[in-house]
Amino acid sequence: MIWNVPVETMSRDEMHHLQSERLKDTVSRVYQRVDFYRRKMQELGVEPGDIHTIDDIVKLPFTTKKDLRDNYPFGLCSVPQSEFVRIHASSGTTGKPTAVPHSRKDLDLFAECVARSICCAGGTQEDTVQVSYGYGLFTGGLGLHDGASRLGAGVIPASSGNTRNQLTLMRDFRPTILACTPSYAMYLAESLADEGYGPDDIALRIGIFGAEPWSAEMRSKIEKGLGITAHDIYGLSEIMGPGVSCSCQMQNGLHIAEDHFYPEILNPDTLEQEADGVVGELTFTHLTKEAMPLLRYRTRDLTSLDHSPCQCGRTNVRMGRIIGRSDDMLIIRGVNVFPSQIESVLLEVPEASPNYLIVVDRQGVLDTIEVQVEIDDKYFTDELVEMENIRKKIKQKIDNVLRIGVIVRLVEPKTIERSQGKAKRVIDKRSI
Ligand code: DLL
Repeated sequence: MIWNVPVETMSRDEMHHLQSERLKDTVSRVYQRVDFYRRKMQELGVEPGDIHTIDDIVKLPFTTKKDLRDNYPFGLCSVPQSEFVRIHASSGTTGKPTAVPHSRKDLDLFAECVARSICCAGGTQEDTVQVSYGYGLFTGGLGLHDGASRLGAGVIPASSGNTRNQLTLMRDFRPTILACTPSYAMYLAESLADEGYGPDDIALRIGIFGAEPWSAEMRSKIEKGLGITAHDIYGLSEIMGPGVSCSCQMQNGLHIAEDHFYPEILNPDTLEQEADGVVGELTFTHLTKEAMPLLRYRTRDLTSLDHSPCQCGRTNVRMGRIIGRSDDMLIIRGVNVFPSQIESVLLEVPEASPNYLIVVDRQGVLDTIEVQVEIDDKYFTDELVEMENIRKKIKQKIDNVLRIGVIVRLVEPKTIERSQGKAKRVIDKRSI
């Protein structure tokens, strides 16, 4: 089922026209109401009258996380605080959070986009959704909650944490959809098995997982453990929250709600637009947002776009799975390393569990990278020779992919801390 047929199956020409009209409107609004954007546009010598179609977006200034911090909390808003109906915030890793206010219309649109996403993942009003994303300033819990309600589905507002209770809810209330981070879904699957249950003891059929990067291999593991089809949902607080895009039944990219968020892929060095299929930094421009519309917001997430038609019938552009963030990239002895590359290797090795931790350090002038890998219960033994063979095998595979030497350390099953929200996979001691 397609939630909003007119918009999700619109021709490319109609979409171009809609986006152009909406961009003109947004640009005039921020030019009139937000000092920051007026100043930035004046510096570039651009006026709202210079924007005729969506293609003129390249004339507009960028917005970064630093701009949001510098204007904290409400300096980039284009409506007075009396019109905010909810304020979310993203915690970030350093310093101040970034505040993201929503007007009544913004929240309405948020629910619409998440309803579209749940539908895109195969959900209907017959489903019951267990929302195990955190509720609060984080957009995952309330976002999925409002979207599922808009769809007309039932909601179990479980929030994250209290894993045993989550499993009891799953067995007793029989939700058909689970929404949480992929790492938490993995943990729930593992805990279900530990309690002596399996997919047949629960009624789940679909997973709607996002908020952190995950690999195709991880998807298969979760699907097997919970007996579901797992979908990828993407979003970020600054733009809205979950529901910016979601994968459909073709499992070949995530359809973007591009009538509200205009995506561009930029070359991270030149900041010029890249063609379809080329990986670069994903950048979004709000087309309809009221409280805090952003122009060309640089997400730092790396992926590519695909405008070709999708067999599901939706015409909205698709983005690929996020392969990493430009600021997550580790530079180890001059080589670019993404944690996702290591995860993909580990998931191909049956003896390794999908739980791992990457520790980066520096000895003298040399960077070191250690990958701590939890051994799968089935393969864990006291036989040192056997363990050493597994260790060597993993090391060789990672070395081959990364082309640098890594230290691999095997750890006992269930010793790496599990996350209930976004997993922390890297400790970079060089920056501590
Ligand atoms: O994580 C919103 C969200 C909630 C999305 C629930 C999906 C589900 P933030 O906390 O602001 O918002 O974090 C946004 O998380 O820039 C990406 O780096 C990462 N991210 C989000 N979804 C995905 C995904 C929410 N499906 C940041 N795959 C983004 C990979 C993701 N990374």
